Amino acid sequence: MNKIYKIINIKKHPINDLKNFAPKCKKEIQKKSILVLRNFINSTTLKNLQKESKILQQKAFYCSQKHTVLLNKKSNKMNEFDPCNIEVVSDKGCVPHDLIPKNSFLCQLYNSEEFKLFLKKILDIDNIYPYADTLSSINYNYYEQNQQLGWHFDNASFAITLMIQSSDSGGNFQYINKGRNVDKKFIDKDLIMSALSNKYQGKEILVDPGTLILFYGRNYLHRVTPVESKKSRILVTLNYNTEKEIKLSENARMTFFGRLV
Ligand SMILES: O=C(O)CCC(=O)C(=O)O
Ligand SMILES: [Fe+2]
Repeated sequence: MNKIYKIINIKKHPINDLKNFAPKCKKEIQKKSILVLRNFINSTTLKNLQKESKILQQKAFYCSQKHTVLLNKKSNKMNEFDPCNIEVVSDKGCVPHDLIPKNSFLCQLYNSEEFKLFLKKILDIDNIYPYADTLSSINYNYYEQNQQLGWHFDNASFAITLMIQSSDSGGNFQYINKGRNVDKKFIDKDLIMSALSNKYQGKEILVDPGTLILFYGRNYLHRVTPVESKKSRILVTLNYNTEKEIKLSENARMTFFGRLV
């Protein structure tokens, strides 16, 4: 039996069913711009990854930074009240790809041909590649008490997350399925302002451990509210590219991992 079928809940999420299940997921993501697959991994895998995440936690690089919704620094060339020039705070710990054991269930999932084929089908893309640098493909993210991810649009067109441990309170994923259309060079500054001033919170998505989420992070505003509990929020990001040989920028690698290689 193929390895991936031992990792995920294949009965509930038959990702190899490209005739029915994949088209259903594709419809869902096109309609709602987000796909939430609860209990995606089975309980044995989840327990294993929770253990792995705790062992690796001591190696996490913690960063705290201010950035705009476009993940830039504030610019003095722009109006300081421009919604795209207002800074928010993000702080979290990160264990990069090269510290994750090669035989981790995460690597098996990330490299699985079945999983990549499923992703290509539902995202309607021709190719999917890992990052060309050694740090960015799979990341464990740790949000400790008071840590958060401020409102932002991602640089990558789509994002895939896998929840490992939820916090007891706070640490909520909020998502607004509008705000920007990169292809059409459109950005909704009024909407961004409402989100930044807490007038508009968007949808809060309940994410239990084991849940896999796919979303279009480049066009839709999202954030993680501050963790309020002692129990940290631990989440994996599975990061792919639609083109070969792409490295995360040096600036981003220094910020999130504290090193380049
Ligand atoms: O932690 C999450 O749920 C979202 C992560 C995210 O938005 C990001 O890493 O850009
Ligand atoms: Fe994001």
